[in-house]
Amino acid sequence: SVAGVARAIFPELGLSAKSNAGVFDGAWRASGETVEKCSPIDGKPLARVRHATGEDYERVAAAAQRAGLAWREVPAPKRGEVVRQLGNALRERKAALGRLVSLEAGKIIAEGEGEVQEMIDICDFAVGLSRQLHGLTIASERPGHRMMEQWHPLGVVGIISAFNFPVAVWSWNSAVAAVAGNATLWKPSEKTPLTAIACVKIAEKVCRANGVDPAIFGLVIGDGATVGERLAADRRVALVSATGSTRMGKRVGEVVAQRLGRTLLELGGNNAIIVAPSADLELAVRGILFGAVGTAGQRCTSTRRLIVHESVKDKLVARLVAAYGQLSIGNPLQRRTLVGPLIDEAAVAGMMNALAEAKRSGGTILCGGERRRGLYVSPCLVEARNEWPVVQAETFAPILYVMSYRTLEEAIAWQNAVPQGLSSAIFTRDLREAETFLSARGSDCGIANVNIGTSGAEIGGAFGGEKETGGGRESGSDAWKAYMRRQTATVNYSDALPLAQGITFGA
Ligand code: UN1
Repeated sequence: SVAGVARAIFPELGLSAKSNAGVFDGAWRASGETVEKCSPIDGKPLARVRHATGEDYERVAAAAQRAGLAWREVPAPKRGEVVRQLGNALRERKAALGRLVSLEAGKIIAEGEGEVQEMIDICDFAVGLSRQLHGLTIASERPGHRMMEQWHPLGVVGIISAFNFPVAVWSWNSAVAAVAGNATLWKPSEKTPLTAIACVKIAEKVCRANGVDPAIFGLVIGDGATVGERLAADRRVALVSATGSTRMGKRVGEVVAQRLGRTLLELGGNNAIIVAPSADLELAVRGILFGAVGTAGQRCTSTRRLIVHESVKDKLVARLVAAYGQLSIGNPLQRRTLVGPLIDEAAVAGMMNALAEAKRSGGTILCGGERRRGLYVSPCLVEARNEWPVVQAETFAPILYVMSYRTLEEAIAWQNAVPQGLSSAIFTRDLREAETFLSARGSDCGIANVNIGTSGAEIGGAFGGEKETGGGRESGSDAWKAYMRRQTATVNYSDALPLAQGITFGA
């Protein structure tokens, strides 16, 4: 049961079954209102969380800034050592933290644990990075001169995260920001406060064991008006990394731009899978199922559109309808469950409204789309057209819009003809098609896959997308550069002062 699991894991994660402070500035204290967090699994209370006030925010930001000044002087490989220990602490608590993700966000256990694994992986990645924050040496045009590029910490990095990846997105940002020498200030979703508190408690322990001021991992739980707006407007916060809706991202972008601060935006997706005539349909069905139904359709990388060649459409749809009919929907704590609840009542209403609109537009429900008891719904396949407004929007629910194409050109054009540009995939055994999809005239997304689905990216690549997805890249590759400032330094080791561009000035 939900209560039983909560009782079993709360002590290990440093959580109280009663009330928890949702603010960390090196100490746990919050003076805002107390909010009860209920589990989407059964609607019953998990624990209470005390939110931040504006004054609490100020305290956390000041503490993070102060802690960051000391942290930036710690050699990067030593910072890496602290993150290595954070990764190990997460390894030890993988089962417990994974379950907490299930309790709070409604994810099935395998996905809750998978998310903690993403945290562990990014810690490992960041440890390696801590010895590779390389700059360049550049040939100078002047004799006796050396040019180089070096990377310095930014100071304080703000992190705004969403309910659907309540712990992994924090770690993508905080582990990389930490080895880069920054303090972080985290505003998690108010829908997942307990996982946030648990993460920061784990980080606090590791910091204390290493004599590091734990205020480098600041936490402020509160609403957009109290915390989000302050964080976006705060000049002390050099970079705001925000994951969530396009609406939220536009607001953050606007406020941060007013002060010419930096943003890293990871917003909505409207991800499609193209299934070509030569596709391995068995693989395609599995990829589509995980993408469209996994996490109950609540990933930014969830598959929302299926663009299938007319020659294989009937066969593929029949197999999908059969697979959808077999899905076990229910308590995500049970190992055999594949589809847990949606996060809240608004999410269920959002799904029902989208389906009603799809029907009004002329859409045909091929299967699913029923509301069950509580926050449970059955994943839905809908025959639709790409240009319908409902198909153009991201509905955070397990709805897959199906459309059939004739030419690859048409399929790619549809795939790209949405405002978002996060993830995309093609299932084909035809090399020409695969390479065309990956070429400059192919997918316009930040992520483009061949013979795997749209979701479930590894942390080693840069994660993010184009257009209304916001353009940011986090996680692997060279995404660390967004968390540092670049400095070009020229050193003159001669006894003359030649000017660049051969300019003579005075004598
Ligand atoms: C998100 O939904 O915000 O690629 C992140 C994936 C995961 C991350 C999703 N690794 O599906």
